[in-house]
Amino acid sequence: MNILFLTPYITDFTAYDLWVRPLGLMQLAAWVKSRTDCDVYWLNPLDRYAGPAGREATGDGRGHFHRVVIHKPECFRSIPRNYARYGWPLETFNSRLAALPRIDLICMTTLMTYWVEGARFTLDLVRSCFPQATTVVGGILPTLMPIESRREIRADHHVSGRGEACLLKLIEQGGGHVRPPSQALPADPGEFLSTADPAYPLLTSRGCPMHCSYCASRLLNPDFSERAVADVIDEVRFASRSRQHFVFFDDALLIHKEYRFLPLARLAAELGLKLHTPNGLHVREIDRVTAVALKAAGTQTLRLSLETTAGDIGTRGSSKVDAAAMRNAVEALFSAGFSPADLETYVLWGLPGQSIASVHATLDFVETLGIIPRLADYSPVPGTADFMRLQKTGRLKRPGNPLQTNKLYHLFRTCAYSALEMEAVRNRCREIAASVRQD
Ligand code: B12
Ligand code: SF4
Repeated sequence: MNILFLTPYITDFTAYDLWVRPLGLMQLAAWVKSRTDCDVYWLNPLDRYAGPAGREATGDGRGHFHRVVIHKPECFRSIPRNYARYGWPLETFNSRLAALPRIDLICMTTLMTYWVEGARFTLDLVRSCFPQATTVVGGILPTLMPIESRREIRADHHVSGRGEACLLKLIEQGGGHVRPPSQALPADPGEFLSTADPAYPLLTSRGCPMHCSYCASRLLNPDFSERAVADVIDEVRFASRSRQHFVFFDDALLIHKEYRFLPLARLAAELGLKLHTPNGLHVREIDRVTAVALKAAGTQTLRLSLETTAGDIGTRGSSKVDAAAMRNAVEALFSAGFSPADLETYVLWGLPGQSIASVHATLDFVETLGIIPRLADYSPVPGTADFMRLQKTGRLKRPGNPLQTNKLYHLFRTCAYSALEMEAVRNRCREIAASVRQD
């Protein structure tokens, strides 16, 4: 049985490869190889290292995607930005597609609910080549928007949540042989990364013990679960033979740090690795010991989760961070040897009920810390308390439309900031960042 694991193109107003790697699909493909006799094929038009040479890259796994401006869907008409498809040029995709043998099962992931157009486009292309194949869609879209996933994407199966059990069933039904767990072969998700890709995505835990009103963590992983650190250490040792940059995909990397992160940081220091935490770190967990460990481990991208100083808005229902915790963390990081330009913090804006004055107050606070602010555009994530609040007040339509969960759609259409106010916030953020970099 021939199975194709497929990553769809991105369709959006902007997209940057900030270590976008389809980790869930990589894990599934590795698992199918280890547990079945199926032949596994892989097609990922977002892999910049497997496609034609593109625009400038950073050397650590980040970079610009190839981009083609495309027709804007109707509901984005009034948004004054180009809309584009990101990923390999179509000729590259089509020639890789044509080189595949006959495929029996197509397994496509989805990485953002609002990249639905790209998912439909990609699956239609592949299906036209293999019309007899069974098609399965999994990942974020069918998990957070199961009804809309069925409505928007023509596939035989839409799978919510983890995909392993469902794939096993489909493989058995299709005549594939499944090995018992005791006869499983070693699984290596890293084999689906290009050999030239310097970055390895790493997951040490699933979910998060907190419950912020804007975040889908609990919906995706109802329980917080942690991997045995010995297993993670084995994975890192193995992957470090071919890669130096390790990028954490955890929601809650520093929770129970004594058992998970700190041993990993010691290993990273020993192996001379470079670590990246593009997902914001929990600020309360950064004490002096953790700050020293982060520095010794070669952490190159360090982003903190401040989000907002308006405690009643940003962290409704959780006590993720406050000003004092933020100050302590930044002080500890400076003492450990990080410079101001090394430290970035997310400032979330566009949250339901968040005034523009409150965004400025948060930026003022970041300025006093002397580190770099990074605006994170709030997008309403389906199923979260804030998303439901927006639906109740009529700001978001029912039934849901995945495109309306786009961050720019929200900023321009659902949230009440004016164009001038938004420009002022962006300028202020740029000014603070520039003055930190200059000092
Ligand atoms: C790591 C991460 C990032 C990374 C990298 C993203 C990437 N995929 O490469 C970075 C930091 C870049 C990032 C950025 C953003 N992210 Co993000 N990110 C995540 C995070 C924490 C983990 C995703 C992940 O890879 N998990 C690991 C894998 C192993 O797990 P998994 O996907 O669950 O895989 C299983 C199942 O999904 C299933 N499955 C998957 N594929 C398939 C396929 C088939 C066929 C089947 C059957 C099953 C199946 O089986 C898998 C194995 O069990 C999620 C939250 C979360 N906990 O999932 C948010 C999340 C996906 N991000 C989110 C958001 C909002 C963003 C940002 C827009 C934030 C912002 N405002 O800037 C940006 C924009 C990204 C962009 N490029 O434009 C939202 C999604 C919102 C949405 N509407 O879809 C999430 C859910 C977080 C949240 N707080 O709610 N993100
Ligand atoms: S702390 Fe972060 S990952 Fe956890 S629920 Fe809040 S936003 Fe989500």
